[in-house]
Amino acid sequence: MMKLVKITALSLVLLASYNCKEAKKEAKEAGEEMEEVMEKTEEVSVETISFMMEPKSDSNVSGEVTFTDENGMVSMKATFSGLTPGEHAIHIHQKADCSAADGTSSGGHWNPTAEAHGQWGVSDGYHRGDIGNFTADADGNATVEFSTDLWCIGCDDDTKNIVGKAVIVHQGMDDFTSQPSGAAGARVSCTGIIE
Ligand SMILES: [Cu+2]
Ligand SMILES: [Zn+2]
Repeated sequence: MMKLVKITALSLVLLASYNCKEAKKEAKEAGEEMEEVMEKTEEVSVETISFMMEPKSDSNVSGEVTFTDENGMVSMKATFSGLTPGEHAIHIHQKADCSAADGTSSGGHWNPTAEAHGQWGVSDGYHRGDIGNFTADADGNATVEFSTDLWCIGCDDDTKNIVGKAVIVHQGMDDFTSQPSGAAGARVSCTGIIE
């Protein structure tokens, strides 16, 4: 009877030390995972700026545009209302100045790399503000999404920094060939991009 008790006691000790080792191992793994997560957290930097678009050229086009810079990839999301149904151009223009009634105070297309006007991404070149066209639905509403690593929010690279520029929506569509601005017609909505 005594021997059986001893064996049971011994196996309890073994079991206990085994559990202890397992627990230590798990704790170490958890610690390593934690370090990995922390390293990733340090690398991620996210900045978001958001603006209301104001009607221009006697239009009713209002909206909101948000830019998010996440690790060097800038995504734009914009929503508009009060548009005429169909296609409209949207660009980034040179100056964060929407004071003129027709929006011309925002200057021409933002073109920090001195290329021709064109469709985004084409090999012949394009302005860094040449976002392109979008379509408004029958009610005059539209959502526009765009993202690129050729922009940044407030970095030191003047060929990428969108701060101090303007977002312009046009009454017409961009033909991607007419110089210097795609013959997109009146500027119907504007906002400055200010940090
Ligand atoms: Cu434009
Ligand atoms: Zn352009």
